[in-house]
Amino acid sequence: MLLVMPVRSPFSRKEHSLQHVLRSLCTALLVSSAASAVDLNGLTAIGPLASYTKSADGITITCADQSQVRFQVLAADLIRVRASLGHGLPARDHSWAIAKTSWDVPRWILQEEPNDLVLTTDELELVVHRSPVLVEFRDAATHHVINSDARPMAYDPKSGTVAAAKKLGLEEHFYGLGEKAARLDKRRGQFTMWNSDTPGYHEGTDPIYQDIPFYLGWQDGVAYGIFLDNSFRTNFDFGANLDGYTAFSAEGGEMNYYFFWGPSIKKILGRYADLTGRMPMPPKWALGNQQSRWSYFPDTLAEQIVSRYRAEDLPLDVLHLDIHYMNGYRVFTWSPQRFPDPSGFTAKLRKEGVKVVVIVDPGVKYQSPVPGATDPTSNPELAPQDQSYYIFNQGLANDYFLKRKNGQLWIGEVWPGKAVFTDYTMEAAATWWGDALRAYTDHGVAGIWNDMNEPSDFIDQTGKTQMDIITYDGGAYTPYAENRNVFALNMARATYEGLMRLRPDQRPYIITRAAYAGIQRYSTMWTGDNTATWDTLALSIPMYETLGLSGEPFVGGDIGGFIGRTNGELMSRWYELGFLTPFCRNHAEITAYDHEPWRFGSYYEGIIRKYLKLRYRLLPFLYNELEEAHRTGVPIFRPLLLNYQNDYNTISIDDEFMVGADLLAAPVLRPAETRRLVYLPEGTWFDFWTGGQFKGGTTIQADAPLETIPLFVHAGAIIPMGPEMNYVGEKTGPLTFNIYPGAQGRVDLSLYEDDGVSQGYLNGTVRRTTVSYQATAAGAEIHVSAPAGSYQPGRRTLIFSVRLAPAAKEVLLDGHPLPSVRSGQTAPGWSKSGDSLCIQFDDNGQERIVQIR
Ligand code: NBV
Repeated sequence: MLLVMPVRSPFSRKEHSLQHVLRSLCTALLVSSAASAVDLNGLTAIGPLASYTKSADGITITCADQSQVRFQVLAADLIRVRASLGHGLPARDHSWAIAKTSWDVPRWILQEEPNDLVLTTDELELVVHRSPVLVEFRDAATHHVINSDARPMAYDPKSGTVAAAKKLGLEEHFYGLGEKAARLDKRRGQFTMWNSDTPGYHEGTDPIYQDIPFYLGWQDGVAYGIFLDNSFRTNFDFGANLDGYTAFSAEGGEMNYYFFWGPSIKKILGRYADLTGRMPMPPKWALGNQQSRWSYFPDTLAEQIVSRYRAEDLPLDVLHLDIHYMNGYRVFTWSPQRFPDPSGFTAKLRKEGVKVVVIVDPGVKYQSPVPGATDPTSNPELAPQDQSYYIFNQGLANDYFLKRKNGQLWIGEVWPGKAVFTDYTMEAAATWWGDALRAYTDHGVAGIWNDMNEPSDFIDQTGKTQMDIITYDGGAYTPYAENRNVFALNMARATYEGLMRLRPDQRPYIITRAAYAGIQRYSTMWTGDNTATWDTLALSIPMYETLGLSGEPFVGGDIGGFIGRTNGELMSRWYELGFLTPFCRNHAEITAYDHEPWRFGSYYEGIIRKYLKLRYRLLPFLYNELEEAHRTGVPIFRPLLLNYQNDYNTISIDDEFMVGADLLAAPVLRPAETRRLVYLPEGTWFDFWTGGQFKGGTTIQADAPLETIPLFVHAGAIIPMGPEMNYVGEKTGPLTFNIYPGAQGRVDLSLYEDDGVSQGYLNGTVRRTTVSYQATAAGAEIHVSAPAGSYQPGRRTLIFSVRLAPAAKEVLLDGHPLPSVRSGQTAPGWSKSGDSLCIQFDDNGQERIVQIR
């Protein structure tokens, strides 16, 4: 089948020149962007302690220099340090990141010693030294020091900079800080937080789009966390300057940090999720395959892409519409020429199982109405906008756009030319924006993609000329310096809450480029404008691992690379990694050569098909992991360190990753390689493809021809799998439990299921089934629990595939013999194939007991 595609230049001259301007701007930005060092020289130290007061949840010290520090006990393993340097603590205490402000204060005691105040909870011991004022955290059980100040907190009364410095351990390693174009272990690195549009970033570009000022410190298997909740530009130094300390500073605001005590990283991530919120369950189809390019249009071409997917037998769940679907880049409108019937278009795709996601940028075209022109009252988004643009008119009339100190509108420049930006901290403005999403939901659009929300401005990407913009911020009227980093967070909040009002029973699906801590409550993310290079492919592993360790579980990047020309080999390897990332989307920029899966010929397409089909087969497993991330804050895409925290060998492994607790992936990250080294932590590992076994705690050479990513399953795991599908929800079964017995002889899995789209999961419309495998003297037993919860998954067959199964003469189901059938047969029964045993029967929604003997 031949497709007519816009091969190279479907865009006007104007668009290309805009593109050119943007490129030069971006290059300028990249050259100038660099992490700033934390400079402690010349800062005034706080102290000494002059007095203190005790309250129900902690103590507040006042220093001789008027600085005040409040130590607030939130949980036995979580203490907040809130310091106002050089003056007393202000009454206003607000953060856009925090989800939980009221805590049940755990028991704690205070010992007042001549040199120290010692505050002890069941888990933590906080020591505040009186002079100089130094803060130390110790393990309450062992009194071992976890983290301590290298010098007193300090500040610059003129610039408003505040800083803290901690002693650096000889074997202390650092993880986190959100989206960083850096390796996993951040020891000896320095980083800055300032949301920045950085297309074509590479290892070392800093900062980039998102900023999450939360990090983990690890030493000798023991971990703690620090979340510096300050949205000004902040800097982190993890021993980069060899001064023997790690430091963090903010260019304004309070020294406001939360100290989390592990020692387990998973426990810290759970607490961080308590504090900043949990990811709500996204729709299950968000785990489906997604296709995008800048931009698919007109509607007929977008439809052809979907048909081609089906014709090529490639699964697809989501098609993205980039900026050309709009009427002259005006957000909340549709181009009457390119998408004359958006409802009809989304309905057509829906029939194929494909959902439409549209890009929504924050920039609103600055366009005063032509005198006398009025906005249409019904379907304004489909009406011509040239005389009068309803969104600009409404926002201006209601005073929703950001202004400078002098009262003038901030007019930046983005796709539509001159543009204004909404103040999402104003509740009425946020509600208005959220309600405006009706322009999409009324036409069957399934999800929203927030781009350019650093916010990006072609006139000034650095934000330097925007410093006089004032944000409403709940009536506090705070400066741009404090609000740039939370702009995207508030835009995502407005979007999430809008979708919840418009479709109360459906789960919102939002993707964002920029963010601050807490973003997981509203949005999933992707890693922006990456490049079609092997280096970027390799960099994406530590980036996703780091995002997961920073509280963002739903992550992924543009498969194939957004900028530059990819090729079949790179594309194949990229899918071998991308098929295991929560967000799995192929995307390319406006001038890029097409790189949909079939564009490199049938050999490479075959490889891509293999992995996309495997992803769909793995959906029960991936969805189970997604629910765990939602419930616990522990990410899906994990560094080995997260699962093997006591194994020193894992501290910097970032060319491998794990999905959940038991699946380990080691993609090939260089051209022409067909073998690679793989570190396998302790235990026994099964080769996913061959069933071969390896003893862990060592590094092996794995075969990795282009068709194969080395994949391993830890013995003692059950990996649930479903059928191949064209789109999520197309089929209900069979449901296969792949059982990999371990040395203990017992393996358990708790499987989570729900309808995948509604909010019903919040009030019990779920299904949890426990599957246990136990080796017995006679052979083995499989126990399937009666499912808990009211969700009914529909008719299906259950299959249990046991690796290294005991020699079986008979198999009983609930005490009755099951027939022995030929391998591959679909009827209820059991069969052997190699050293695997396969047992299948219908799911009757009740407890089942299988005996193998
Ligand atoms: O909307 C166009 C692009 C989009 O395709 C890409 O994914 C975003 O990251 N967008 C950036 C703006 C273009 C910047 C060069």
